[in-house]
Amino acid sequence: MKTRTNQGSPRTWRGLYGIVDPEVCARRQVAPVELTAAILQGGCAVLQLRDKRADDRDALALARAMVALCREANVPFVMNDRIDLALLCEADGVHLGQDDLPVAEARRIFDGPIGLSTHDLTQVRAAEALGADLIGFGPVFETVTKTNPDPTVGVDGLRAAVQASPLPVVAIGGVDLERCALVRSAGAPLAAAIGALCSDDPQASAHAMHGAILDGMQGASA
Ligand code: TZP
Ligand code: MG
Repeated sequence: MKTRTNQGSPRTWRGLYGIVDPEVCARRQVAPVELTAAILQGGCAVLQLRDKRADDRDALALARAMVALCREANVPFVMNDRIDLALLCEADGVHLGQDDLPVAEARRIFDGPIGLSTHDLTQVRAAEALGADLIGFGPVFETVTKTNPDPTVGVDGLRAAVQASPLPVVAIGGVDLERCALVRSAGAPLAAAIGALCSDDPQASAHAMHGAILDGMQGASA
């Protein structure tokens, strides 16, 4: 079996955590592969595929196409939810929700970075002991992308999560260009976006958001 690329520790990842969601793409009439290419051209620290559709074959084909583009751009590729698809497409990382396979079980078969979604401080504090390498935290702001989202945590909640965990925190939920400065002020090294990248000009949106998160951040590299 081939291996993942070495994309370094998630502790060094800074800036935009771009997420491609085929359902959102369909609503905005953007092709997921084209969106991926545009985000990579604009700039990002990480790229994730979040594919909630039922067709696993489509999801695997899209994941493989995204992996190829991410390799060319030397950007880590993360598969959401699905450890089996992550292994098959040779993803660099996998991201799990609270109801997906436990991190410890995923670790038995996946040796790359494992992210875990968290929605309150109890989950944030538990994540390191569970074996996660980074955490998503949110929704920070209101989001229309996620079905049945948890309550919003706000910028103060995000700051509390950053202070409560030794792990890198990915701010997620309703993050757009205007809110990047708030995310940065809370100390999160990474901000995830789905809807804000499905704009008329995804390359420009990614470029602006990546720059806005990195702007003035300690240890930042574009
Ligand atoms: N988890 C918490 S909020 C969210 C997920 C997957 C959706 C984020 O999407 P958007 O469009 O950036 O608000
Ligand atoms: Mg999940």
